[in-house]
Amino acid sequence: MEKAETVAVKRRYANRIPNKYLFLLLSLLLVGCGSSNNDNTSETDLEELAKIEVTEYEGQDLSSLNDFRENSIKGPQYIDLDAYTLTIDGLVEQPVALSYDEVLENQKYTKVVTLHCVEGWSVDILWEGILLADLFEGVAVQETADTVIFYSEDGYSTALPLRTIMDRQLMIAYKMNGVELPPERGFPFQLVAEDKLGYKWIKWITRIELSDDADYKGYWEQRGFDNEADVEP
Ligand SMILES: Nc1nc2c(c(=O)[nH]1)N[C@H]1C(S)=C(S)[C@@H](COP(=O)(O)O)O[C@H]1N2
Ligand SMILES: [Mo]
Repeated sequence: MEKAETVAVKRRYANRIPNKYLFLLLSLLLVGCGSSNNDNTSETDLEELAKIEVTEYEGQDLSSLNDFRENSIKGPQYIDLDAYTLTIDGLVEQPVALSYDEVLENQKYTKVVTLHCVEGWSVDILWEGILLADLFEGVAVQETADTVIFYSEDGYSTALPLRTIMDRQLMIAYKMNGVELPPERGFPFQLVAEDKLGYKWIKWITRIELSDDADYKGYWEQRGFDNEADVEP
C-alpha cells in the first residue's frame, strides 16, 4: 500500500518536475516513509490535542484532557453538528431547539473547576462555557419548575435542583484547556457540575428539561449513587 502511494505520487509529479530532481524527490519520500514508520504506534487525537492544550492558568497547574479515565456507559459518542440541536423544554413558556452556533452566541465564561470521579481520581481543568442561567432566560422557566434534567446522546441522564444551577452559576462547557471538547470528553457540550461528583458531569448533552420532579434519578443515581453527589470537603 505504501508502495502504491509512492508510485502514484511519483506519477503525479513526473509531469511537472524535471527529471534531475526526481531522484532527490524520491529519496526524500523514502526518508519520509522511514521516519513515519512509528505511525504504527499512531497517536490518538487526544494525544495530539494534549500537545496544544493550556497547561497552566493564572499560576495554577492544570490536568491534561488525557488524564480522564474514559468509562462512559457506552463509550465515546461522535455527534454530527449538522444534525445536532440542544433542546430546552419541559416547564418553560418557549421551548427551543438550538444549534451549536446559537448556543455559542451567549456570553462565554472561563473557570478552572475540578472534576472528582467516585472512582477516586480527579482533574483540574480550565473550562470555557455558557451559563445555564443565560440559556434559561431565553425559554422563560415556569414557576413550578424546581429540577433540571439533562439527557445525553448515549441514553445517560442526570439531574440537579434548579436552585443549585442558579446559585452556583453552573455552565455547560464547549472547550477545555483552550481546545474544543474532543468527542471522548463530551463534544459538543458537557455540564460543569462544580462541587458535584463526576456522574453529574453529563457529556454529549442533547436535551435539558425543566421539571417539577425533584426525585428524578439519572443513570447512576438509579443504580444507588447519591442524588446529591456532593464532593466531600
Ligand atoms: N453521557 C454521559 N456522560 C457522562 C458519563 C457517561 O457515561 N455518559 N459518565 C460520567 C462520569 S461517571 C464521569 S466521572 C465523567 C467523566 O467521565 P470520563 O472520564 O469518561 O470523561 O463523565 C460523566 N458524564
Ligand atoms: Mo465517574
